[in-house]
Amino acid sequence: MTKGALALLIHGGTENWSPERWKARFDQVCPDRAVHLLPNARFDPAEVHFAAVWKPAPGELAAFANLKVIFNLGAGVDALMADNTLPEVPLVRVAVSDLTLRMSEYVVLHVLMHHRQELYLRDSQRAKRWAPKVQWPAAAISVGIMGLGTLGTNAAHILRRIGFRVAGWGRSTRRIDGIDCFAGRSELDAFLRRTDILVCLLPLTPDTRAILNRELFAKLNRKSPLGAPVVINAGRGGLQNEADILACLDDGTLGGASLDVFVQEPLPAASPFWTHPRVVLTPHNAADTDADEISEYVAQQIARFEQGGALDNVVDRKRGY
Ligand code: NDP
Ligand code: OXD
Repeated sequence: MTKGALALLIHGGTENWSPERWKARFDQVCPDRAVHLLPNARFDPAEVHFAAVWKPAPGELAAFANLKVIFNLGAGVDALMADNTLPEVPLVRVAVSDLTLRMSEYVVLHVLMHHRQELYLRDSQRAKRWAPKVQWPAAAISVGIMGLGTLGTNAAHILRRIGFRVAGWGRSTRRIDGIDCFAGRSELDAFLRRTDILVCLLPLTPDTRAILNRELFAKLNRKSPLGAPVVINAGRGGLQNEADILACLDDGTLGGASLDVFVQEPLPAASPFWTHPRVVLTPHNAADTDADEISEYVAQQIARFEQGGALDNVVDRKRGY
């Protein structure tokens, strides 16, 4: 019997989202299945049972009448949730250790960068200035992670091992050894009050849009050795009010920011973030989805699903993540 075809719709536009690379990988891991790379492949849309996608255009997936599962090739599904023609089939997201470890690398790198005063030290090097400032230990710093899910929890454990005091905030109540857990809007202020370095790993949903704003930054701890609180956002650009971040950096409400994601990506050349002295900017590559790892993950799930098995990491469409 012919197996249902897999359609690939990949619109990232950067090297790690090269559609041809993904197509070559899926051809390897699905050798007995037709893999069609859109938009150029010619095929009957009715043969498509599975779609693997990154930022498909709204309406693109509605063309497949016999679709059974959509695999989002990243962890965040906000782009798909914005498509009101999205077929009512299970939507699977990426939650695998490869991606989780990559994100923990990013979080640890950026927490340490601010904690160890790297912006000041690089500036000193350029100025040939031998003038170290007092350095405090990790235990003097409280890191607060917004989003205690797959990515946030792993980063929290590693930061704890390094010696930071770590807290996390999510929607539902959790207990995690060594991490102070807060939940819901009623506990948000208490979480912020004790936070020196705020790390955001929330999904973008109607509840979280623009949550990183002046009102929130003003509630962070102002009495840490850092002098002023720092924000690190690797969740989504839509979580942040960018005008507020810039104004808060300029008036001292924030002491620094590491930003991997932006409201508009690619970030326009005219954005003040590119040249701001207290911003460390990366081009949405905190945690790349690896084509080798994730094509395997999708192929294994398809094989199991066709044998009647359950899918892993299915998105709850009501919650939006
Ligand atoms: P998860 O779904 O595992 O975790 C999401 C966390 O956010 C959960 O703890 C959840 O709470 C919490 N949350 C959701 N909504 C709210 C809310 N309204 N209030 C409080 N907490 C809330 O996601 P992942 O950890 O896998 O990924 C998180 C995000 O990281 C992705 O959605 C994506 O946007 C981003 N990402 C960015 C990448 C990059 O390269 N920059 C790469 C990969 C992901 P609860 O535990 O109660 O459900
Ligand atoms: C993701 C991402 O969601 O790359 O995985 O941002």
